Amino acid sequence: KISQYTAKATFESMPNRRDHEDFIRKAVEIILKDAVFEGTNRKNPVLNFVNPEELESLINFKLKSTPGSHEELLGIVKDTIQYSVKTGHPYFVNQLFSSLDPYGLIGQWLTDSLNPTVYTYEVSPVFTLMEETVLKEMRQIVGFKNGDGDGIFCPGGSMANGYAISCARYKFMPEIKQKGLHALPRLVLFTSRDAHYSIKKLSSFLGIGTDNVYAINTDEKGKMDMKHLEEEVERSIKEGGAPFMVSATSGTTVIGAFDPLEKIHEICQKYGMWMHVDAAWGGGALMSKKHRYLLKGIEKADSVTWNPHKLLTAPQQCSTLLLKQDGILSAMNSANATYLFQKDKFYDTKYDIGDKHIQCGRRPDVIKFWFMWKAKGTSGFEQHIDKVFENAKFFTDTIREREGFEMVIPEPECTNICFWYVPPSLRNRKSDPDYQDKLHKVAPKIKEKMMREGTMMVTYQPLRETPNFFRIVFQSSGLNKSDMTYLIEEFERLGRD
Ligand code: ABU
Repeated sequence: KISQYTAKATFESMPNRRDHEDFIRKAVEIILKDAVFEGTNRKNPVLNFVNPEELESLINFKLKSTPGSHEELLGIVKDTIQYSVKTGHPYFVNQLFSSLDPYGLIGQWLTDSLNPTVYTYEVSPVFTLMEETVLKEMRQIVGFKNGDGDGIFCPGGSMANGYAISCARYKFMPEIKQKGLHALPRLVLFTSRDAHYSIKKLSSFLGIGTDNVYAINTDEKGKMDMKHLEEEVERSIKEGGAPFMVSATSGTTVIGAFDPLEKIHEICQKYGMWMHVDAAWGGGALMSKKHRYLLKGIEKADSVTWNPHKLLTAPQQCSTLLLKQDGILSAMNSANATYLFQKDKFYDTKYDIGDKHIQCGRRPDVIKFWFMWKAKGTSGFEQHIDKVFENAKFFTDTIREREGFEMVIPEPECTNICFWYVPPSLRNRKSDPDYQDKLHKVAPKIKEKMMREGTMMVTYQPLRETPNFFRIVFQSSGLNKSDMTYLIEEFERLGRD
């Protein structure tokens, strides 16, 4: 009786299979047209900005107890695209990710349509082997001997950095796993003052404490100052602390600086510290024979964060942590849940890789990247990297000569370029006492105009005492010289007094 009732209710209230198929086809058609093709067309805006109150009236965000019709749902698909930022648009140069790769997209859709989770081989056989293959290849490119070691896909670069801190701490004192923080002396970690904020955040999360993250000065290029690093390590020892890790950065978030890895390694060796390299942003340069010198010495690191969703334009999210030493992740994280990781399965259970992660359920972020790699080959990634560095150089060389543009870092190392746009009314007024205050207000004003018009998206920020400046980020090799010219002319148009 109960099952008859359920079947009737299901039949009456739910669309049948053909309706579902029709719905999916229509939705995919809208997504392809509005988001994938029109959304990345230079003729269309990057975004259609509306204030939150207005957006509340344009999309009905409220959930209700009765079912919505397919017509209504298809309308929501359209509206979602309409009011979302088109991060695949060539003029979305705002963040450390952008562009829409066709193979990455299909990989992403393949993932979503299979809805897997990569904890055991039995649930994710294909994705397990893909992960092992990609991570080994990445370790090889980093320069770890024979590509040996270990690695994991992480939900973002911040988490990858967190895993690295945790590995360094475990290596320093394995008792942490059982005894917790009571087992530890005051641990001290060193990173540049321009490092990503996740180092502090995850140090707090892991119980190390933000006071024990010593910020190391940077030079005029934004690189970690080696003399200051060693002085700070010595200071921590005199204070009774236990220096256990240096987190170097290859491609700092704002300036794009690459820390001197070989020298950092020497200091790590001298004091017995774990060497981590946060190459979330700059790691992609390893793919290029021409640009990989920027990360010289990375092969000496104990761990490396590298996000293919950044310079290599894999769809969000695709972040990895690569380790020189095998086994540390398992030793540190495994909990041996017997309902999932049975050791008496009929296949080789070393392929049940989930237990070395903190997560249980986990999306396979690998396939979109693996699929791109299959489609382009390593040489395709190399050409991509060479092109984006060439674009960045062209943009830099052009604005250097252009009235109104001023570089923050004269010789950027990566493809994020920091500059001020000085409107005509402020030019030649550097000696005015309020010049810095006025300049500080320019970038937010231009940003507002560009967002309201939707003609491009470029972020801005202050850096310590430095007034607000723009940071334009190039990682789409689909951009060409006329795009560079367009972006420059847009600053001139929007920055007019
Ligand atoms: N990992 C964070 C990057 C944020 C940004 O694009 O500025």
